[in-house]
Amino acid sequence: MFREGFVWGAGSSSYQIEGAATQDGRLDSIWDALCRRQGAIHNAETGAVACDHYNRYREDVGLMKRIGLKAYRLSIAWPRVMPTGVGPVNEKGLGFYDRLVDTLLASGIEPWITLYHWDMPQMLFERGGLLNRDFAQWFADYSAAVVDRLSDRVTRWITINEPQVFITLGYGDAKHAPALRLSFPEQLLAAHNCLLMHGRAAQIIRTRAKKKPIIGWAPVGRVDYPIDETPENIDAARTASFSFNGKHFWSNNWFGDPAILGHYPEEGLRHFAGDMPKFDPKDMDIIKQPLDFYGLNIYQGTQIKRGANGQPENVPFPPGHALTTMRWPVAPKSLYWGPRFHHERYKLPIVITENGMAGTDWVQSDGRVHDGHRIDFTRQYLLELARASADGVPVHGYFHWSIMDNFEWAEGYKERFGLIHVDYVTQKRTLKDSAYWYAEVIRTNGDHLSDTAPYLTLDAPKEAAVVIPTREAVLAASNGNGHAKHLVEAKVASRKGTTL
Ligand code: IFM
Repeated sequence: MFREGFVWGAGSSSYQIEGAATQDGRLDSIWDALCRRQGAIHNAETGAVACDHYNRYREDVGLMKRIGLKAYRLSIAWPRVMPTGVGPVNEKGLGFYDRLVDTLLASGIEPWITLYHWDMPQMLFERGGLLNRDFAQWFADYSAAVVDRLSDRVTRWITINEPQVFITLGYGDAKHAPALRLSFPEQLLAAHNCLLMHGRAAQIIRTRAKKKPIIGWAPVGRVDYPIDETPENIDAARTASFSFNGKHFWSNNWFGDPAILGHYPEEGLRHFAGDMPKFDPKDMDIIKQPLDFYGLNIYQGTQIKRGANGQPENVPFPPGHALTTMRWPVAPKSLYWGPRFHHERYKLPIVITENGMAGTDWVQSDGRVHDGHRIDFTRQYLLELARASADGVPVHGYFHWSIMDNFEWAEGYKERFGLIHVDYVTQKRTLKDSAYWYAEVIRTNGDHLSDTAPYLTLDAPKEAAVVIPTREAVLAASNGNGHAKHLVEAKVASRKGTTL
């Protein structure tokens, strides 16, 4: 179903799980500062302790090993490694990642390192943050320190996570750190500097890494997918995926085109005319760097058809359509069309760098977390990813979000995305049913998606086993025809080809 060597992983980010906010010389990030602001975060919660992963990483890696993860995507906390944002390096902070990488490798788990997952050092924010053109150079210096230290063992690198989100929510809507409401021209400047930071980091990794690096990034994959598979609706969805409908950054190609094609999209420039900051055209030589894969964080999608005027038109979901607790619509087809459209445009191998759901998960009276919704969600999405693979999209990996429940930014701890349940009072970890199921998916390289056998293996009690519907039933319910055939073809096709 998936190519040999397919990367089965799960992810997290530093501020969301590490805690230890003042331990070993770490200083504030913009998120520590925001968490202190009244009303900013659900229940006034903070990441100060989070999952205490900083002190419990050995136990956590042990659980990852039990699940059988091939890869673990983590991010580095800049304010731990360089507490003021610029040198000198805090040896204790960097030492943590040294030990974490060694522990992962000793457990047969490949670390995939993200350099920036939103926790900017507060002191750099006070120097202008992303509005300061020097920001990209500060980021390059920090990246160099990390690469110099870890690249004798780490080969998989991700520069930045979800620029669309941290620019929109952080610099426009004031919902995420640093909680600014900037003018649109200022937001465009921040977005431009964020592209520069991506480019500079990619250059640093490429030129300094001790082992040949595999480099990508992890933007949001905002997916518009066709309501059906007629050519006109497919075309409409493709057009919608790379077009502009207002002054905002929920766009795939505002970020993707400069990074991969070396220029801003014409349509966007027309849309944002008058607001664009002046920038040196040579910036594009920094921003456009060769990448080895295109990462996509995909959770949801929008249904599109060709409207009466020939333009893409949104088709609302029917009343009562399934929503996760984030109120995001369940849309498995986004994991088919997102990778396909992005690969068509940017011609790079695709890695799903995040996908998952938040649900109402608790430890039930039998001591287990029965998150059948997450199993079904992930299964439906992965079947669509398999279909993309069968149809020739080079999909090289999948990282479930998240390895464990964590601090969900402005939502605090109320949203649980993990494969592992975390009791934030006792810090007890409990593998959810989805973790046992995912272990089987990994062990069988995806073949378990077609199985109707009980999904709980490992050491889960037998009575907790649940029988899930057949692959055909899932596909029939989601889309109908054609998919099963693709799955069979995928089994054959996926045995061939290169891997990341
Ligand atoms: O938890 C976040 C993550 O930090 C970035 N991508 C989306 C996830 C769920 O909201």
